[in-house]
Amino acid sequence: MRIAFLGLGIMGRPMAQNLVKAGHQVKVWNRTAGKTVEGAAVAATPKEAARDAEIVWLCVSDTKAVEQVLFGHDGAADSIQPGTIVVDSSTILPSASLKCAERIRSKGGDFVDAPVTGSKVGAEAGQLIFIVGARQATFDKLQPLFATMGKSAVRVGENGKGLAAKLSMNLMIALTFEGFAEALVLAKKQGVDLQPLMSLINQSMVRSGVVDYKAPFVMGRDFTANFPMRLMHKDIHLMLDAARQNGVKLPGLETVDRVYEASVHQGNENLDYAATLLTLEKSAGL
Ligand code: NA7
Repeated sequence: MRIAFLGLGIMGRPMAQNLVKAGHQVKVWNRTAGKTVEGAAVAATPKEAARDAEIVWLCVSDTKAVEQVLFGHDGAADSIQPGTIVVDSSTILPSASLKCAERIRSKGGDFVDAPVTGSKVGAEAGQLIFIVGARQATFDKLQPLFATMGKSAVRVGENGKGLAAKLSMNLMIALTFEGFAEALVLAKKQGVDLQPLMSLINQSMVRSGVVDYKAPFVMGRDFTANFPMRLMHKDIHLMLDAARQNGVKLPGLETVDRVYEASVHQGNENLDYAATLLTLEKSAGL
């Protein structure tokens, strides 16, 4: 297929690379020049990348970035033809995504929210999970592309529902990791050796996918970003915004937000979100 891929960050670049490897004709664009994908053509603007594309796939930081790439000067929307499908894998506010969908549909195209879970490792290995809000027929058309970049794609419902589900899942990730981090700090402060503690965690009901994934990095004190803290913090704000819009209270998340605020303030925003542990350790005098 002819695919425009917009946004070559930690997630977008390996996703685009996997599309090229599968034999698709990919044209990439990134705001900062110099980020490229082997085997892909490079466009000077989103509009140029999207010209003649059947699919326009985006993976950029936040709502503002999505709006700029689609509807800003030389935005991809200028090249939308009847039948073009725009797929957004950025994590943004569901209500903002719905507005993008309306604008793309008014040009005869279709729009899909397809945020991902799986981090950098999943993107590189083509093992992402796509969490999708889309019309059923459009979702079906995209199956081969989801299969190229991921291990599964779940259609949650119509537009916006993929993002709504993704935010709820990231809420669990943020709270689960914070529970793990607080447990480690409390144990360490009491002089508990972390190796046997990890062995106990792995054998008991407190074991979790989040802990399985993060523990090796945490135990190795490797806080380089797989999922940067600045992006998880952005997601926490999206969750709190969505909660306000829907009359939901999230007291646990509000508390975790304060830990992130402190950690970002300490200069950890470009480290992995696991580095919130460093902030907890610091306040415990460890
Ligand atoms: P990264 O590695 O921070 O990459 C972000 C990408 O978004 C990168 O290509 C940026 O371009 C691009 N970006 C950021 N702001 C803009 C604006 N205003 N206009 C155009 N392009 C922009 O993030 P990830 O790849 O880890 O994550 C991407 C999304 O998936 C995000 O929503 C996560 O929560 C999930 P740059 O290279 O900085 O010029």
